[in-house]
Amino acid sequence: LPAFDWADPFDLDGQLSEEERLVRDTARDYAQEKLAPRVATAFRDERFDREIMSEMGELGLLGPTIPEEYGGAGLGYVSYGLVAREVERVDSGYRSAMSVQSSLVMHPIHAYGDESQRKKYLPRLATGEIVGCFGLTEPDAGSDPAGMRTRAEKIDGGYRLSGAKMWITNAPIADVMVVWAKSAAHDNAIRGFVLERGMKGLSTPKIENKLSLRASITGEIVMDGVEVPEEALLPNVSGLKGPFGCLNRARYGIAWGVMGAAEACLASARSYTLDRKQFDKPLAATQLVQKKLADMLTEIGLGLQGVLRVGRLFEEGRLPPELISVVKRNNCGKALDIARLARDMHGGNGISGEYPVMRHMVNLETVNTYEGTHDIHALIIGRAITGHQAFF
Ligand code: TGC
Ligand code: FAD
Repeated sequence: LPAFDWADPFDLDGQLSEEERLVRDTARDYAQEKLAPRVATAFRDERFDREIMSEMGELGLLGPTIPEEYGGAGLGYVSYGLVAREVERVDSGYRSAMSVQSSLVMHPIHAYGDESQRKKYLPRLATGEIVGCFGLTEPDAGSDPAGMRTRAEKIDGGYRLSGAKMWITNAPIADVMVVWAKSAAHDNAIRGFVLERGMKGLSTPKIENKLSLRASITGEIVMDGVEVPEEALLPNVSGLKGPFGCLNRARYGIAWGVMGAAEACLASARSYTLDRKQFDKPLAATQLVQKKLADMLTEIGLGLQGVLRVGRLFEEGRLPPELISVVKRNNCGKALDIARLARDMHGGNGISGEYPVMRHMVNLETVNTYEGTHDIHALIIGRAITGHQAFF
């Protein structure tokens, strides 16, 4: 009989192309050799090392689906997902930095920008020479971004932006900010603007004291009458479908990424319970522990098969956004459950920074909330099932 592989029960490996396996291995080697050694102190000290962006850029991990002529790697969406999984196997915060740069900054500039915007920003974003962030959420508009207050008014030769964005990954270190605002000159439609650090009236204060995603830097984008030239407007999209088109990609990557964090929790729980003896036998030899490990393996295996299928549909141009909600919601929720179980199975040691489980657990609280909360995705799926929207 074929052997059962607890680390790859569905033979995901066998469903990948040679190129995808190579990308996966490159990302895994980098994450394990360069990210894993610094994550414990980065999390403890609430520190994001800026050079991570340049290191990732050098390996082609930023904007992997962007065409090569703009500095990207021209890869498919499964490759993108595999990179997210390897990076998040180490920490959700590092995957966040990467998702934002790739899906929320490079994608909108590529998809909605003109040629000069693409040439100006994309190659430097791809190498990590410059860092970007994405401002949609506001203090009073989170799940309901249509309620945003940020305004763009027309001035001679450009626009003046006023408002504030909240909870923005990478904002304090960002050189460019993709910001969404209601534009008076466009019938109050939501439009995207590319802002640059140094513009008058623009500041990005850091949000301190996060108890989750501490190895990622988060801030505000405060726009106090920031004047931008006409060329800052992303010309090729109008309305909420602009930011949602970016979120589709980032949510898809998250659905892969959280499975990496869950796999790390399963691996840690397995080795801990094999080593740890109580009542004269390994914890792993008890029924309750084995049931927990079986549940974890099952959800991870199914979750990975789900995102692989979604990735293939994405590559074929046949992916409805509601299916992204299905995998974002389910994989985040399951990864969070798995991290909590793993934390419990480590006993007192589970709360120590010596083990990754508590860090993954608190990180996944954020991941389950951002890019559309677990319940918001239920409502997106519910609307697709019934034809009735139940948001309000
Ligand atoms: P709704 O009426 O549904 O749609 C408005 C317009 O948008 C279009 N659309 C989409 N287009 C592309 N992809 C999608 N997934 C789309 N969903 C909707 C839609 O066709 C329509 O177009 P048009 O041309 O008719 O105008 O809009 P709504 O206001 O009713 O939406 C409700 C809801 C709840 C689904 C939506 O607001 C939502 O998804 N809320 C969640 C907000 C969210 O996800 N925020 C994320 C902020 S960014 C972030 O968290 C980054 S963390 C990054 C990291 O660190 O990794
Ligand atoms: P709310 O919308 O106030 O939701 C609070 C609760 O109410 C949730 O449980 C929610 O599910 C529930 N709820 C809301 N509406 C309904 C409803 N109609 N029916 C039932 N329940 C409902 N945003 C960006 O734009 N860019 C970023 O880079 C970014 N990075 C982030 C990084 C971190 C660390 C965090 C924590 C957040 C980040 N966000 C970012 C913001 C994130 O997307 C929002 O926090 C998220 O969309 C939820 O919005 P909110 O916090 O305002 O919660």
